[in-house]
Amino acid sequence: MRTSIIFSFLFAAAASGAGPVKIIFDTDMITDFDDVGALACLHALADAGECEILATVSSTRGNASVGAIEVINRYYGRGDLPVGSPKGIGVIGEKAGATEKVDLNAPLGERKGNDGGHYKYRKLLKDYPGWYRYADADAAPDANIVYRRVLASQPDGSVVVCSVGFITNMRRLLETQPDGISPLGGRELVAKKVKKWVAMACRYPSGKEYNSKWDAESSRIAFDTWPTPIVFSDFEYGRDVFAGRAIAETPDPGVGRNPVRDVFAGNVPSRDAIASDPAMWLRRSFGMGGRSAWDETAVLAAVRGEDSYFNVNRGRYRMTGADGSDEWVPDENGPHIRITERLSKAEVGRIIDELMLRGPKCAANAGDCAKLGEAK
Ligand SMILES: [Ca+2]
Repeated sequence: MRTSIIFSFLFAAAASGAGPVKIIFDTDMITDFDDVGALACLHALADAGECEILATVSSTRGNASVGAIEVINRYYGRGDLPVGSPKGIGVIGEKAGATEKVDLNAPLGERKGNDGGHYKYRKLLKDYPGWYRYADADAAPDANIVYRRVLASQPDGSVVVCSVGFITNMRRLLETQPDGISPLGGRELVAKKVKKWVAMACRYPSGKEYNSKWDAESSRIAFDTWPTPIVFSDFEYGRDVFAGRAIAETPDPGVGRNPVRDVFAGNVPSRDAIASDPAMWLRRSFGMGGRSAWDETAVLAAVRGEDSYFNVNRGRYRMTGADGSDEWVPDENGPHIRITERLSKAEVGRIIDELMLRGPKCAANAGDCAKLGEAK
């Protein structure tokens, strides 16, 4: 079955002359958990030969974000993927707006808040000991080094950056100078190597959007000066695509067996809860299908293309105020694309659920394929 699926894909890819999409994934992993669904989908698409994951970096620091990324990577047999985090600027700690790093030596304690906040990521590190190298994101390599190494080593115009968190790393990358990795400055390196940037960001038609606003200066610099096309999966698009209940309701394999299921099972409200007050849960971005799937839709657009399941709207997105205010201006010659609904959002949610349910081709806990390459 799997062999035939892979063969079919490879045949299609060969026929079109296209190989797997080369992806750098940039995620916040700080409070919300559609990031976990997005990274799971990305690994499932990599297992199917549709993409190649070049690096997975965090857009936050001083917390468990990098370790959480590594737990998911290792679950899918890719525990050695390059990881990194921003240094010096950007969102720090347990939630956007915090001013101090998380004390990762403090006892985990009890879940707090209505969605557990950063608790869910610290819990992953507790439940999956030995699955990560960097319990403290600040100990991970500088994301600039990771981006520059990866970009310098890839063919021109081949890399897709998929960001589902804050914009800090893209701004920092653009501002890098020539170094031992590449004689090109950041903007020139991006112009040469990056095909496009798919960003979960933007409040349409104007307002404030979480990923854009919390490091608004970086968002302004990056969106204004990025030299290749940017595709936005905006807040309004993903808000009513729901996914994750399907994996949340799969049988519990026990702690330490499936971190993707653990996160969704631990954070998606029950069907009875949703049914008792659907309007209240909708305001909190939950539906009967699970959690709003902002980040997963960005992965679909990055790997399968903005024309796969979506219509597109061309324009120019920009930050209009230091407080994180933004606006989208329609412009048929603009540098930016915003995805809109074509396939029904319920069906997009089912596609995401199917990817999350696949599980790894080569699981960290399967015992029979320590190296992903051995399974190919
Ligand atoms: Ca995110």
